[in-house]
Formats: sequence, structure tokens, C-alpha cells
Amino acid sequence: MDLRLFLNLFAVFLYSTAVIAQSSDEAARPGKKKSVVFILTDDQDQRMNSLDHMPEVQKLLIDEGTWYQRHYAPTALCCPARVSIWTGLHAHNHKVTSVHGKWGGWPKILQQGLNSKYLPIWLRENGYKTYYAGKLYNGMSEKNGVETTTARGWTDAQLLCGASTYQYHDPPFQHVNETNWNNPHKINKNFKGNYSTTKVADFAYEYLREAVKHDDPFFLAIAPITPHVQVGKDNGPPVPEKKYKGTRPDAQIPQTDNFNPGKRSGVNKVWHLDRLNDQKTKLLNEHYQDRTEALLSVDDIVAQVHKILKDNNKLDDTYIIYSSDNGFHLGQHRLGAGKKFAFEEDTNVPLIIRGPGVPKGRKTSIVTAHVDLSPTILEMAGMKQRDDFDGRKIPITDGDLDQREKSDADEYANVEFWEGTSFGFNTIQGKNVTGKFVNAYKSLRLVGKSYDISYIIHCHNNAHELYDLSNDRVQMENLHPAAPAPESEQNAFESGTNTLAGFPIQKLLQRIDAALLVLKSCKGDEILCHKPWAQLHPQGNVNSLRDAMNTRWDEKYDDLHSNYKVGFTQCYKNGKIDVEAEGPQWTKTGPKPGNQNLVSFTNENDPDKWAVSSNDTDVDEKWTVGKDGEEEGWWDDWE
Ligand SMILES: [Ca+2]
Repeated sequence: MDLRLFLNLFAVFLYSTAVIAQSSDEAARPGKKKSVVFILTDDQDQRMNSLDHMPEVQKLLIDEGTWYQRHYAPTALCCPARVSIWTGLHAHNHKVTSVHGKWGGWPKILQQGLNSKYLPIWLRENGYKTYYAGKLYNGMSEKNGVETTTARGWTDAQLLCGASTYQYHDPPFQHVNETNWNNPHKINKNFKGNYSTTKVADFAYEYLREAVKHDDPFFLAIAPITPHVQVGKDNGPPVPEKKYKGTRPDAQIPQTDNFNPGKRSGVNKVWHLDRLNDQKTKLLNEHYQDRTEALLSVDDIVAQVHKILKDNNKLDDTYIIYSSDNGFHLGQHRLGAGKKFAFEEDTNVPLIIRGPGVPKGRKTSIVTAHVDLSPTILEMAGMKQRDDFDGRKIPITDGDLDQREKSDADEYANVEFWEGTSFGFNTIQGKNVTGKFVNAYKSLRLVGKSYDISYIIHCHNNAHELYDLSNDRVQMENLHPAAPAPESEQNAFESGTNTLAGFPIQKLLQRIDAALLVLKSCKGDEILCHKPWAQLHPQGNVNSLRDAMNTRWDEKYDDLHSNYKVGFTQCYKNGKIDVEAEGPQWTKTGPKPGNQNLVSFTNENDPDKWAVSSNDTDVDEKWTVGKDGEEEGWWDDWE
């Protein structure tokens, strides 16, 4: 090749590389106010492959954007998860742990001051127009005063509110604007004959067409109830739009090793569940089919949003984010239909981002969580991070993704739960299981270069779960030394599996228990939620589990584990946060013991008597579907 030609080509190459780098940096640079469309589904799984049934999501988001395959709901329940999305806080800091009652729902959100401390308020202050169409939180009903005080911060919003929020037909909406939040309109119930998801879509398109006319940046959230079960007047699985009913006859729950398994799994009551019979697995498969068909209406939203942005030349200035508040299980570990567990089906949710500077067709395994979404959107809006954020901005450029993926520092997600759960779909030793049971737990997902670990500590029975997800992606083999075993057999640890990823399990447990101690107490800038080792080793010489496993730290972790093991002294099943009963906490100055004066929590061993053993009168013993149809988990009871 002619040298001059080569040099010219080389110069062109350098120039174009610089331009690409510059535009990518520019997209992420604070000060640039990009618009954002956030599509948030309700109870959509990632682990049951629901996204495979959405061709527009595949084509316009996954192929054209980045798929964050290890994205987690910090609490696997609508209301706590949504508050984490909009505030950037973990539930142990925002304190909304339930969907209703004293510890959750709209009244609790108001009580915690969260109506004036969340994303749309901050975006408005930065000159954004903010719009919302669909379900925002739980419990936004007349009886909870939503017609007196409703959500703040929206330029305009149509919020699904009241008793029929979870009905797929005749949806009720409250029309909200930026001035009337303290004297809002009544809930409008005059949408007879409308299908909920398409009505949400119509409002959203109206907002989007208005927003693209102006130069102001905008934020639009589109939050249909799909594919949540139908609750209230009519109960059952989600109802697909008429044109899609019956269009996915072959859709089937993935036949993973944890689907209605022949061997027992989990701990506590899950361990005792009978295997589901054919009639029940058939019902679950029909439920799955209804979910995939209902999601096709959301797929239409993705296509139409893309079209409106494209037709108005706004695609280059707008991010599209797609996620779900929490995941869902259908038959895994012999459970029925539901959520609330620390199993991956319930906690690992879709997250896809497309937009300026975001790599196309990239799939990343970095760990991200809902608490990271508000920080990320503030970054997209060119705004500074807030000191109290528990989350951190998600990398959205090739360069930043490369850096995070290559980083030696470990990746964490902290998943917690305070509510109870039911097993109404199940039997134990042939008997129906009725009632609501304690399901409070603390858990940790920890992913490093050669390890992928899930660790769960339950309040009930102080039961522990430890899984090696690099070999056991579906959490069937509990490697904890105290794991249950079938009668006259030994558990995996006793049978000789005493290492995980090459680490001795006993020593590993001391380390990850300490990391969980930090994470269950983490708080904004004071105790960073993504740097547990920095708290445990303030001298800065330990940055990963691998570093912490060094034998020079054995004594330190022996001591920590003897004195500050994560555990509970009392269990609740109504969402109550009682920090004193949650064992030791981590503080800025180190570990602090829990309340030693509480009587230790014990359980009956007979599974039929496992309803609850709490002496606290605050526990909600009556557990029925509320009039506003907002009780969660009840669908384990239908059929
Ligand atoms: Ca949900």
C-alpha cells in the first residue's frame, strides 16, 4: 500500500475513533439533559424467559441496547421495590416493607415523607417535564386518602388508583397535575369497556406526542399492571388483550431442574411441600401462557414509543429503560404462583437500556439493582448524585461497562424481606396449607471473577441457604452445613461438599456473613452499599472476597462471627421493621450488637403448626384479600 494512502487512512481511523469516543463520553457527561422513557412492568420475570416472547423488546431494545442480565429487585414485592426504584433507597432505609397496612402502601409512603423525596421532584427542579401513566404505588385508594393527597412531582399523570387497579378491564384512573396534588381530582371510573394496558398506553402516547413538540427534556414512565394477576372483582391469572388471547398456545414454563422438582429444595416450609400434581402444573402452564399473551400488549407499547420518538427525531436524545418491579415464580421449588422469596425467579428482573451512547446488542453480567435506577436517571439528566442514595449509577457506555466488568472489586446485590407469605396452592403431607407464614430474611448475591454465590438467612428457624450459582443456577443444592436433608440421608456439606469455588465453606460463611452484616445496615454515603470490604477493612487492603479469604484474616472473622453473626431474635409476618430484633447492625464505627434482652425466637418443629410463633400483638393474624384487592400472595390460594 502507498505509504501516503496508508497514513491518510490511519488518520481517518484515528479521527473516527476520537469522534466515537467523544460522542460516547458526551452522552454520559453531566450537564446534558437527555429525555427518558421508562417502561415498568409488574411482576415480570427474567428467569422464566418472558422476554423471549416479546419480539419488539428483542428487536428494538435488546438488539439496539444493553441487557443487564443480573439486575435485582432489592425486595421482591411491588410496593417496597417501587419505592426503591423512585428513591434510590433500600427498604431498610425507606421503611416501606409491605403493600398495605401499617408498614406499606400509600399511607406509609406519605408518613415517611417520600412524596416529596423522589425522582420526579428532582427532575422537575432540573427543568424536566415529567409524566406518568399507570400504576405508581400500592394502596392509592379513596380509603387511604388519595383523593385528598396524591402523588407530587408530575407535570401530568394518569394514575391507576383504587379498588379496581388490578382489573384488566374498566380501569380507574386519577388525573394528576403539578398543582393539584393536595387537592386532586376524584378517581375517574368512566373507562368502561377499556382494556387496562391499552388505556395506559393511550395516555402515554398522548404525553409523548405532547413532550416531543417542545425543547424541554422530559421523563415519561409507562407502568401497566401487566403481567400481574387479576385481583378484586374478578380474580385469576392476567387477562390478555382480546386480539392476543390464545395466540401463544405452545408457551410453556421452562423445564429447569427446579421446576416442580422430584427432590426437595429450599428450607423451612418450602422444604416440606408436596410435589405438585399434573392438574396443578397444567394450571401453572396456563397461567404462563396468559402472562406471555398479556405481555404482547406491552410489546406493542415498546414498538409505538419507538415509532413516536423516531418520527419526531428524538431517538438520539432519548433513553428507553425497560424493567419490572419484581420477578415471579410458577412451580419452581414446588411453589405455586407468586413472588416474595430470595430465589432468582423472584429477585432477578429484566433491565434493558437503549439510547445515546449505549452499546447495541451488548449483554452484561455486572450486578445492578433497582436502587441504582434513580442515580442512573439523574446522571442521564446531567444532575449530581444525592448523598443519601444507596444505589449508584449504572454504566451505560462501552468504556464504563468495560471498566466495571474488568474491575477486581466484587459485585453485590442485597435482597431483603419483612412480609409473610402463604402456600395456599400447596399441600404438605397431603393436607392443604392455610394461613400466612413468616417469610422475613436477609440475603446477599455476590459475584466475582470465579464465584457466583447466593446466601440467605431466614428469621424462621434461623434457617440458612447457600448456593453456588456457577454450578447450580437454579438453587437446588443448599451447601450450608445446617441444610435440611431427606430422612436418613446427609446434606451436601455432610456428604463431603465442603468447598465452594475452591473456598472452604466454613471460612467462606464467616466472610459473607460479615459482608451481609454490612449490607443489611448500609446507608447512603455513610456506609456504602457496594463496598462491604472497605467497611470491614478500613485500611483499604481488602477489596474482594478473594482478598478477605486470606488466612491472615481468619482470626478477625472468627471473632466477628462469634460476636456479630447475622440473625433475628423475633419474627414478624406483616412487614414490621424492628431493627432491635434484627440482630447486630453495622455502624460507621463498626459492629453493634442487637438487643440482647429479647427472648430468642423459636418455632414448633411440626410443619402443621408453623403459622407463627411471635408474641407480638402487632402481627396481623387475619389475612384475607382486602376490599381494595391489594393483598399480595393470595393467588397461591386460587384454584
Ligand atoms: Ca409487582
